[in-house]
Amino acid sequence: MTGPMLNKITVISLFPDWFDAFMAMGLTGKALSEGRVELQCINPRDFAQGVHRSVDDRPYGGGPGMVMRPEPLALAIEHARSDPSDIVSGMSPQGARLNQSAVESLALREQLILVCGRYEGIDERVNEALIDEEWSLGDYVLSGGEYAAAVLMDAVLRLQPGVLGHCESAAQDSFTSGLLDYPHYTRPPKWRGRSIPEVLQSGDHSAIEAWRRQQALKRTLERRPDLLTQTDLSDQDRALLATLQDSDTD
Ligand code: 9D3
Repeated sequence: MTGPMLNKITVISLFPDWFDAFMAMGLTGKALSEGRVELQCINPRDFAQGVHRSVDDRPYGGGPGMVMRPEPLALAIEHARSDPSDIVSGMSPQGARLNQSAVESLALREQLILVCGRYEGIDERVNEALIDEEWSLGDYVLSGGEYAAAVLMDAVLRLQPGVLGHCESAAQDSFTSGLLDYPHYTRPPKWRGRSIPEVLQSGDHSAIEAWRRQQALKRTLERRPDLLTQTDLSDQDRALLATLQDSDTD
């Protein structure tokens, strides 16, 4: 990936202050605060009518909690969508599971518009009329879409040119390769009775590379076998996996 990609992220949230801390933190926050990627927060409450500027209401059909009212949210989304070709993304437990390949394609867009739900969720008619896609982080309950939007933003921003220290680290990411990472070690060489694997001090770069690949395959087989079915493996990888599968040795 080369050249500027993301220009702007627009977050629609009832808690725009929530993102202030995010902007102040880390390399991704730096990209935002330095304006390399613009972050705009839009609060649906600013589009709500009446003295109370109410943004939620009781659910039709009864049941617990409140639902985000459609009109303030719709006006906020329409305000954010400067171009009809802009894609509006909702953060929602009903969404498609976010993964690295989705993150990579989101990182190529010029603009992201992220709609954060609160309460029990948003009025379904807003989903139908104005939301183009929905993203979930996984099968656990968050208290609002802001947490998910922050995760998506971090994952996308660190892929922007100049945001990561080393260009290489993004390409070497675990998940980009489709495997879990190999183990890492630093000094001292012996710590609390534990030594580092000898090969790492051999200076033999091809042996180190082979060991790291083997460790990555071993961990993936043990901890996330689901990833192996979606990963391109070399004949050498398959041979290595076969030996790991029939023996439980290191
Ligand atoms: C306890 C409330 N749940 C009733 C069964 C439904 C529910 C409503 C709203 C659950 C979570 C939320 C708020 N979550 C999000 O907005 C959200 C989310 C998540 O909760 N998990 C994983 N990914 C995401 S993306 C947005």
